[in-house]
Amino acid sequence: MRKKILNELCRRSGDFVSGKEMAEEMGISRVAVWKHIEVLKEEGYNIQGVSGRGYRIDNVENILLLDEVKKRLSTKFMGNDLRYYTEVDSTNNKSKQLLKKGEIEPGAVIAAMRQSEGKGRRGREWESPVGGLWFSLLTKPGLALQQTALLSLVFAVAVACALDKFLPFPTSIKWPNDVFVHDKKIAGILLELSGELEQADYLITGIGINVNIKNSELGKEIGKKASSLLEETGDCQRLDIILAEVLNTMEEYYYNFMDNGFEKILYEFKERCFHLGKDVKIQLPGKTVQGLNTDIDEQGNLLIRSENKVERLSTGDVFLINFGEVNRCT
Ligand code: BT5
Repeated sequence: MRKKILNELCRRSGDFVSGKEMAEEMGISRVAVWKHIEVLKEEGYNIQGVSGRGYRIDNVENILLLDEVKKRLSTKFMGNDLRYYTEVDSTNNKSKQLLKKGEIEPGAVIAAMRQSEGKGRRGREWESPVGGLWFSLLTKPGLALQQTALLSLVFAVAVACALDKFLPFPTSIKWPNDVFVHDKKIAGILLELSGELEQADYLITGIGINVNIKNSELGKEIGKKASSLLEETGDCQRLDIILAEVLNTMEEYYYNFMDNGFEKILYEFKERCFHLGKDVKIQLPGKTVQGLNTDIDEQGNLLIRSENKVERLSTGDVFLINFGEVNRCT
């Protein structure tokens, strides 16, 4: 019933809907409507109640309407179970908990309006205010670990490709899986393996996309290096439309990778990778490698040539070096 009330308010977003009208339509009392609205407000929905006029919901574009997502999905399994929370610590953590309880299966998507402890790689923080698309996808690829790790690059290409449909400029990629517009980060991906030993092959892919977020809403330092669809286009975008597009594209790339391998996707990755052929500095735990980024190999490793040797790196953070200066693109 609460979902019905929320849907009705969203459908008529910006207009007041009278409590009496909703009560009659749904066959419940006005007090029951009021109680549901109070719970929705507590959950974090921005609902105004004005006596004599009714209830109105604002910023509807920042609400993920699951029915709207489902309508647009053309996937076989991704998004077959969609769950949406107003607030979680991290959608990756929430997915792990649900998986442990046996409540979700491959294809499940866990999304949240905001995250209180959104995570980046290596314990870094991911700012997740209202207005972004924060979600995790559960898969069970059944591949060797090295092949599974390639999915990080595969999904980066898929997300970049999907976001291009909403932007006036093409996105680029920073290895291994950050999506950039110009030199600003617009989306990040975090892959985590989950489960007990016997089911360690579950993969949780957490994706964060800055959609209706102003740079000023992110921390000062992060805001300088980040962008969003709103910043790039000047318009608010519907989260449900974007999620459907991203999932449709992710599934297409997933099957392509499973059926045909990495070669063609690697080619696309390289086409988008903005530091390929440039001087870079790679920060690894406990060491730094500097040199020319000559290539990315079929295992997804970054090839860095410095003096006479070539190093193959499977992890690290890339920084561009411009005229001797390190350009901090994280
Ligand atoms: C990432 O890590 O880029 C992976 C981000 C994954 C976030 C999603 S949201 C849904 C799911 N649930 C989670 O808890 N996480 C995933 P990394 O490459 O380590 O980049 C982290 C760095 O990006 C931070 O240290 C900041 O400098 C910067 N950053 C933080 N929040 C940002 C934001 N909203 N937009 C752009 N950059 C941000």
